[in-house]
Amino acid sequence: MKPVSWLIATFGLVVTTASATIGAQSSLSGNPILPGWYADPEAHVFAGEYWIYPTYSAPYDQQTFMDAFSSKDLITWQQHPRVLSVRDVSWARRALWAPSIVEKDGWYYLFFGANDIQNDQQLGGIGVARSRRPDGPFIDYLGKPLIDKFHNGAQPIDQMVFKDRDGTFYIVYGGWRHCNIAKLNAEFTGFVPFPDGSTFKEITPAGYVEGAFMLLKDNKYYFMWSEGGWTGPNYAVAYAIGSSPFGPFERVGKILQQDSSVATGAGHHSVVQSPASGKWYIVYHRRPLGETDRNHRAVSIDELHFDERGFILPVKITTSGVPADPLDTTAKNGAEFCASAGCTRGRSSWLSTNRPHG
Ligand code: FUB
Repeated sequence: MKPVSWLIATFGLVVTTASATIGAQSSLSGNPILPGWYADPEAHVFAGEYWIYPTYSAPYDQQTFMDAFSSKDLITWQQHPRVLSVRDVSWARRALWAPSIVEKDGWYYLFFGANDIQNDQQLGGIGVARSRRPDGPFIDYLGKPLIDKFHNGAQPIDQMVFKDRDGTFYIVYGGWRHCNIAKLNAEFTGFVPFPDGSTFKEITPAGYVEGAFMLLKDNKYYFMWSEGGWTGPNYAVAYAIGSSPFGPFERVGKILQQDSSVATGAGHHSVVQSPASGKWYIVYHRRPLGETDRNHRAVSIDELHFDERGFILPVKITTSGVPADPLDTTAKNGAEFCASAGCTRGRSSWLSTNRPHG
């Protein structure tokens, strides 16, 4: 880790306390928004706060934990160290990657990749841990991986758990240029086979590499993914639109990529909608200009816009980030807000009460 002065110069941040409350100096978030090297961020709204769950970006053997970050306004972020650790997952050793979180029945379920398995003989894959609180600690739920084999050529990594409009939870995942979807059972202990008897359906669109993400908005299923190699400058995000979670998904085009005046390697993202402003945000990682170390990835945020036909406009990546978008924690909780405002929730998740945490 670099000295604090370097952090301030590089990230434009003020570290105000040793317990890691991080605040920008203006009413803009600035980019990157998190201090240090993190990647694969998944953003949510839980319990009246924004949350980001990223991969700790370091050599695989050092990726033995995950931190989380919370904010009331997208400007000031509080670090929650080690919400998940390999100490609490007997089968996980290293390469804890790409967390995806859902709230269900008073539990937060954190799905993660571990061990970067290269074949079916190795131990690892996609696991699930759970906690009563968004800041953990998340404890292994199954005592074994949820997906521990390659299916349809997909490496079991980079999962995203998606709640459909009928309440069904699907896991969309895969590395090595293949993407599968499977229907989770009610307990999240396994899967419900599809009517044709299969469990893992391949939905790989043209160009897909990894980093699957799905969003339901205005009755359209937006499927997004990362393209290119994550270690290089050309990493990017593209998308397709389908009428069901199973597609078919035809690639529309790139929405996120490097900008030679801002940063390189912009990819592996998530999308969250503010319940306060209704604005959509894309949260992603990128490599600061001049950095070539593959693990030097930093989490950033920019606004995401849809056109009147529902297509996603290419994102302009910025160093300024986004303006404050405060959540009124004394107001209605998220579910009530959406019921009255008719907002589309996307990846945001709501508690039935504004349960305090932290
Ligand atoms: O952070 C580890 C890996 O890098 C992720 O699983 C990929 O999506 C890439 O971002």
